[in-house]
Amino acid sequence: MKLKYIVPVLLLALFTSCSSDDDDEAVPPVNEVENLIKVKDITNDTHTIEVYTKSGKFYTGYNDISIRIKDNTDNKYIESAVINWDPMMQMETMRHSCPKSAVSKASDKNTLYNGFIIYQMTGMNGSGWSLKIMYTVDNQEYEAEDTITVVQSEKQNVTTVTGSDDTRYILALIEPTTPKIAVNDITIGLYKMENMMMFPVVKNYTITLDPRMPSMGNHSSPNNKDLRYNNTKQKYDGKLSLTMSGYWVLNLKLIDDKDVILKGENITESHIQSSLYLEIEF
Ligand SMILES: [Cu+2]
Repeated sequence: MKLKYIVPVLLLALFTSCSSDDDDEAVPPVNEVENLIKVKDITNDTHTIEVYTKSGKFYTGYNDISIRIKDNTDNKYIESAVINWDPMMQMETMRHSCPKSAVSKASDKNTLYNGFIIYQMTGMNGSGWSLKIMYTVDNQEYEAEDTITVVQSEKQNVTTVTGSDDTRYILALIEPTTPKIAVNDITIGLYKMENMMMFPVVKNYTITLDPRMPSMGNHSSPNNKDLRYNNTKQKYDGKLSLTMSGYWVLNLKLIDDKDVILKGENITESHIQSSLYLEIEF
């Protein structure tokens, strides 16, 4: 089709669709998944569970996830479900889960439910993970499960380490999602690997922060603030000063509630990177 014909056809399509909408209903329905992209439909005989993120993908690290459940018989979205989920990675010799939140109704939505999952690793080509959704509608219990793809993040935004207390910890960078040349709010999630399935939040520790630019003499930045536990968010909050764009290593130390350093070291001329770190590039 020639270009000069395309614009009139598009305009025509626009007008016809608008006028037919006006005939059907006075108020257009609110799009509850605006700015979200579907990752996957997980289905069973009765329902289709739509899983959304901002990017339309799952990545290693922290994932903010939205869910809605469609009734397959009338294509209506469920407004009062109780939802739980179970992410699982099948490895060669064992299975394990990962840190996750509860799933709760999005405060300003009728059909949308929210939570987060922190995938601490992924397999070849993003393989290995599955996601099971358990939910109750009208006192009836259901579940649906499918394999999912978890894409490897380019930078280390999540790390699993063993502390001097012989405990396995998972740290995940949650904020900033869009770092700026400024003093940024930084949020980290800290979880203990109690066993393969249980990853409870660790409270009242301290995470010290020393951001460095390895490409520029490993310089640091002023006005950083170590991360402290925020009981309301159940996460750790601090300040991250980024004085220029580029690649930064966030050197960390994990200190428990008795002031014992569990992991990580100070940065010196001869020790240029902590054994506990996360990365940012922007
Ligand atoms: Cu694994």
